[in-house]
Amino acid sequence: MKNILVIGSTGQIGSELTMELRRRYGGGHVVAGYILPAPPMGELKDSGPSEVVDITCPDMILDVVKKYKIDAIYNLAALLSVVAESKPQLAWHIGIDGLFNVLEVARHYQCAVFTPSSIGSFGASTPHKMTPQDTIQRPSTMYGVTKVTTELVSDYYFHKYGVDTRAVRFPGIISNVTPPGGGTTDYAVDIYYSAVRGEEFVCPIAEGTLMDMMYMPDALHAAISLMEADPKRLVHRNAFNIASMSFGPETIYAEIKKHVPSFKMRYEVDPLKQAIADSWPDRMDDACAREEWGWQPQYDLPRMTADMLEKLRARLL
Ligand code: AKB
Repeated sequence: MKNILVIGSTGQIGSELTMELRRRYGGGHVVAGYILPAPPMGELKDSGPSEVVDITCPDMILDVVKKYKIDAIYNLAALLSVVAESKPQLAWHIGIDGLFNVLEVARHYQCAVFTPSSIGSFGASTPHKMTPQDTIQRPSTMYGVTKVTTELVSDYYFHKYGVDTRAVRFPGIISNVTPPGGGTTDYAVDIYYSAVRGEEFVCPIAEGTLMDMMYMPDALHAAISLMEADPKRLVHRNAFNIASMSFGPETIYAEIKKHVPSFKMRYEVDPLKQAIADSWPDRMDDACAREEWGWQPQYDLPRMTADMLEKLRARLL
């Protein structure tokens, strides 16, 4: 990879992925694609080029790919699961019409493409415990429908046109930098903010609801390592299960309480979020990612919690 375009560079994953890519490949080689009214700010703005790239406008993608001689695109444009339920057509337009725009440019200009999938690509009929790499994917949410379609269309472009498409199925991503917006797993980020601010946390997800989660440094490492992996080793492409920790609200609460003994949490279950969470895996089996490109996470719940609290205290207090 010499020149990279990140579409969705101001979002939760995009903002940190763009900075990590710039650290590795040089600021000038990584273009931060964004949509108005959310231009890059601060370090993200100052550390390299940025361009308006609306994924629903094919010409915008084409112009930037030609101008910067882009050879890899990280496509992070998507509506998260809860928001997508209130705007299903928009979720499809961004997720799938947008994906076609990216893949068509990639096909003509020989770009590799990373478009993440998610635990949301699974549904109630999927085996929930150690969810296999290749299994039933019949999601009940529009987010999930777009993610399964993303996987299929990305594989299609690889087999039919030779576009180098690769992806992971992200768990809920936990970060101390940019907050998520409109996801089912957001509670596992919000809980840290409440703990640091000394507020009671009102948990929208019921006790005992297990979901895969991952700390942002591992998520970034996964995306970049997969894109750098030797293609000869890849049996799968779109998309790999990746896992590092799985917990329910009571477990993350107990872990935070070790650091903040006065922290309080109560449950006020949100029926939509709970229904989505119940349809997702308890824990994915990531053996294929480990075998095919050496996936190895660094953070478990205790290590992530210590780091989250330290970073948030330094920033917020
Ligand atoms: C969401 O909750 O919608 C996302 C996801 C797991 O894909 N964080």
